[in-house]
Amino acid sequence: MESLKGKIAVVTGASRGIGESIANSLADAGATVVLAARDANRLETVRESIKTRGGQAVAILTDVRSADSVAELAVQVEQQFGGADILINNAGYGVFAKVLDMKLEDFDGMFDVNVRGVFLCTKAFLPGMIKRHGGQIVNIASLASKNSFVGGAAYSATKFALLGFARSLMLEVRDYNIRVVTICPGAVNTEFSDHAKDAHTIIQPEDIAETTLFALTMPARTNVSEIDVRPARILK
Ligand code: NJP
Repeated sequence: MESLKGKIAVVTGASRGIGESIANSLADAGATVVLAARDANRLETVRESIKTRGGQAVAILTDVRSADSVAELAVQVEQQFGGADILINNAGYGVFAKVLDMKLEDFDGMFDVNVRGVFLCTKAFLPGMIKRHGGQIVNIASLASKNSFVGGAAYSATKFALLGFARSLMLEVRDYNIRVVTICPGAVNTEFSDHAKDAHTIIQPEDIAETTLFALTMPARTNVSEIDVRPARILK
């Protein structure tokens, strides 16, 4: 098993939900975590909680829609830590409506965060990983990267796009000793959408964090490139 002790891990969308859980798990496993998102107060809460448990974390305000903001994140990480070993492309959101009712601003907004944001972050951290001959990139996609459903056309399109991007990226960078993992969860109990009815029976953010940790700690010779995470039973 690969150790994460001393690794530098950047987590986008670390202010809550799946990103927060992944950040907690990485810090508990000994990584120094860079928490990137827009909500300063929530980032600080996550940072404090990691610190209280004896972990290492810094918060850097980042909007993944902005090329300048992402470039600044990469500069800060380079200056403070000499670069990133791990990038978790987690920031994302969904607006669900039939195509007829989908607003252009929501369609564009989701592509800006879920696809373009992943491109910007990946492009910002890849050169450093290549220079240091190693790294790991985890993309939080979705079962909506593979399945279609009414009201999901735009969100699903972003997550199909992300999966296509990630599959090519994985092939492009593996000779640089960079592994790309894409995790496709079903519904997870976060603020992403209203799970009030089945909050405790669906997948929890900690489950996605555990899946992420499993992939990241595989022996260096092995790249678990894609993982589907489904609820164990059909929920009524
Ligand atoms: O959602 P939520 P999840 N720049 O709403 C951040 C995928 N997924 O944890 O900027 C930077 O609790 C936002 O931070 P802030 C989903 O598509 C989920 O469930 O401070 N960050 C927050 O930390 C997404 O890719 C489910 O507002 C930005 C985080 O994103 C990932 O899982 C199912 C940002 C969202 O936290 C995490 O979602 C599935 C920006 N411009 C896939 N915009 C599910 N929960 O059911 C947003 O299949 N963020």
